[in-house]
Amino acid sequence: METQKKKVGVVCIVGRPNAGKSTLLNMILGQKVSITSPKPQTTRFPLQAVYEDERGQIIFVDTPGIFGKTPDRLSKRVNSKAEEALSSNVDVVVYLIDHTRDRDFEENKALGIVRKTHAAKILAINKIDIKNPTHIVQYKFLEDEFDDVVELSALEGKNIPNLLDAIFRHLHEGENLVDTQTLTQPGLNLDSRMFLSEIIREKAYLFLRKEVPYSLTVAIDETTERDNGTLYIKARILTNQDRYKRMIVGKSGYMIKEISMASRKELETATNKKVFLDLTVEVDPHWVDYLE
Ligand SMILES: Nc1nc2c(ncn2[C@@H]2O[C@H](COP(=O)(O)OP(=O)(O)OP(=O)(O)O)[C@@H](O)[C@H]2O)c(=O)[nH]1
Ligand SMILES: [Mg+2]
Repeated sequence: METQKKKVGVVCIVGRPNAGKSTLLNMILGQKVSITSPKPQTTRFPLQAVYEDERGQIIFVDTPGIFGKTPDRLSKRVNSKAEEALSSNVDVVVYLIDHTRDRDFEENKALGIVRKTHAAKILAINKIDIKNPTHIVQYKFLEDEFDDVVELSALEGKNIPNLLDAIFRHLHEGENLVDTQTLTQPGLNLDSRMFLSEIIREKAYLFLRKEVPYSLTVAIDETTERDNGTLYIKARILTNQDRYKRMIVGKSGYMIKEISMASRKELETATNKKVFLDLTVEVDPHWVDYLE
């Protein structure tokens, strides 16, 4: 009997900040690889991860949200990363929109970038679990210029199979792009240290208000497995200014304790080990320069 050829390809998920791109990737993979938060611009670099089923193999690229205005160095850098990811070898673009938000300047900017690609284009309307508010009529005109349209809820996992069906329809037969037998995690460009720092950054995003998350990064200095099986992690939150440091530490250290506790809990689940997290805060105005 002739064996069925598998379909393979690279699929880039793009959209404005907060559309739910990282939530979607995690839901497709059935595990967390990309951090998410209610604050825009959570994802800072294009993250590649492998999905496989009986139909074939897909390398998904979760990109940073496309920002309308890029007043600071961080958002400029992050925006250009999304565009770069889209201009490289991509077979399908999933343009994710949040119908609960108005189609404004920022959305048009994202759409402009999507329009430039020569890949197959799928319009994915996210957050359909929310009925109100909706601006879905503002997006209807897009249906004609896209190869497929799927309404879904990344958070609730609704209609994800429809999206995967649509993606596979546009992929071509070929040899596997990566050998998943040798992979220890689905993330392709995320080593274990980076994954630990991302989890801590996610907790900082959840607890800190306003602009503070955009003024910080997380550095992992040491990870050691101790004789008793405990994983010792030494990490630092780096931030631009002393006033941010004070906010991250909080009154009598309550904020850093919250971030630390929530991080430790998730790190323990992710590593399946007991974790001792030594987390401190430091002022370093040059941290943006250290980003890849
Ligand atoms: N109700 C609802 N909320 C969602 C859905 N998908 C994502 N969210 C929420 O939207 C917020 C943003 O989700 P993310 O996945 O971080 O969004 P993103 O597009 O990756 O954002 P950036 O990385 O900043 O570009 C989070 O609070 C998610 O829980 C959905 O289908 N329904
Ligand atoms: Mg994201």
